[in-house]
Amino acid sequence: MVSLVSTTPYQDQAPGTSGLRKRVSVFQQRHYVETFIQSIFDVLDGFAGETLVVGGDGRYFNREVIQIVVKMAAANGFGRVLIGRGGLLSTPAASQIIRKTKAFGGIILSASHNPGGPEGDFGIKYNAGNGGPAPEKLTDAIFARSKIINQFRTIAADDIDLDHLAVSQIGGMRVEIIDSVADYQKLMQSLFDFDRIGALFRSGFAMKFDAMSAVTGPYGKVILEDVLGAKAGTVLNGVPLADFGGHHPDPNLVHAKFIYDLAMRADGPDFCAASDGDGDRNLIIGRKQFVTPSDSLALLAANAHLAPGYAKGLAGVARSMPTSAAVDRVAHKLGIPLYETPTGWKFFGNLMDAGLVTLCGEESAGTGSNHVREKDGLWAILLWLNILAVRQQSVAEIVREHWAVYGRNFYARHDYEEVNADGAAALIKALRDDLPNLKGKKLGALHIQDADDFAYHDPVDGSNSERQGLRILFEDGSRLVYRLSGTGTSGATLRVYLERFAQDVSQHGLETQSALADLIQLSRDLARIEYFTQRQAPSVIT
Ligand code: G16
Repeated sequence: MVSLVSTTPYQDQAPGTSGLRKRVSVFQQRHYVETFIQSIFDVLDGFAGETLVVGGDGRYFNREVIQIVVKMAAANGFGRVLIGRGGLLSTPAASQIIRKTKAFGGIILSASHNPGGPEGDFGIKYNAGNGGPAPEKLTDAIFARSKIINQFRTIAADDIDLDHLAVSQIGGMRVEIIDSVADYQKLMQSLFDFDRIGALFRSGFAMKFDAMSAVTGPYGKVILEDVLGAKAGTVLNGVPLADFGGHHPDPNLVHAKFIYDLAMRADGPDFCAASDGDGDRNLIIGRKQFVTPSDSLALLAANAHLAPGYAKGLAGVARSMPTSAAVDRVAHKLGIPLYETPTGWKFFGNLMDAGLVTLCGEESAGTGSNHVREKDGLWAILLWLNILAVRQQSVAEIVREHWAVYGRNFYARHDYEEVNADGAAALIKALRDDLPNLKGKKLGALHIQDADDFAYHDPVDGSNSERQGLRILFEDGSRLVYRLSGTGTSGATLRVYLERFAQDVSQHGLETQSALADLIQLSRDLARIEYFTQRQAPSVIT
């Protein structure tokens, strides 16, 4: 029996960089989930009888929300819902299933790399039929609807058993619990040379993959250990936990320090990697060689043709604006177009759908290709393994050779996390107001050539996105970028991106922070960071 339940709108369901992200306690408010889900359904058109994919990264509250979504989907007229076993779907696997089954769309439950558990974060996002995050015009419409919504539809039914592969029925809707690991493995096998990667492992190549007690554990175990034959124990923290074992499932140098330290040992594994809460990010570290996400994107673009799925070459590549320009040099050499988009994976979707780009990536540890419409952590790790298997060189050798050919983009991101939101907004405003005065200014050895607020014109759908980050561009190709994070759940996070290009091989061995020392100091002075945020130093440096 479908029932219409009266509700009052919440006013805070604004989309961030990647859907709605809040503390678990916010989502636990009465009808908070229901009003948001109904707002999504209300702005979608034409889904009667269609398929909806539902799953999440297994964090606390995942199972409860899945039960709510399934009953609401039945009451709103979907014909079929596909759910990952245990309620688990990595974000890229969800994207793949939406595409493969020609589903109308999907609801992904995740707060990505943010901490989980009752005191942690939760998130809901809608992915469209192309498998990618909803475009801005859709998320804006959902937000507008959430402000006035006054009722939602649901159906009285027993909870679904999420843990067994089975088919059941709620109202007139079919519910299927599916094994997404098997599908994902097949897709990876179609892109990469599993025989060669298997031979690499058999030759004694040692790897550790930290799944961070998050969703990629089951995928990693099956693909790396069972299928490719990596030693048992290659996958660390491979059991998804509702609170990620109390850690931040964020594969950066702070939260994945264990794997970093392991890789830095002279007797460490040949290759270390990690992924995040929902499996879309990746961290790559060779023995004694950290690879920045921006460099990883450039290296993958330069070597992708070594994997069967990309043997025909790349149509084009894309990066988010704050990502370093290392991949630009590769695109130039390959003679393929390079697109620079605002931060957020949704901007790559149009370019991939139109066949303009094959590979894309971001400084925030996301890399992916047109095999799905999300960034994909394990995909990036497998492409690296394919390249290592073919080139028969260490990560360090491959990175050094790359720099020798293309030059090195020294790059760092400084995060000032959970600062006062008003102070952060005032900092951005002051700097934005100051941009016209900065052009042409000489600051010590650094000469500012240009300063602007990044705006993007989407070449496919013609939409414009303004105010996407403040850029200070120097004559020698160095760059400072400032923007506020769209994924935090408390206060504001100021991100400062620093980049300096060095063609000269004799400089390539420099340590990043010392290569960027003058830019680091300038980044603080120029934006008066201490004055506006009361912080003398960033909380996270990556
Ligand atoms: C999300 C988006 C990414 C984006 C990141 C930026 O990542 O999907 O495309 O780079 O946010 O985060 P921020 O706005 O905090 O800089 P995820 O992995 O959190 O979904």
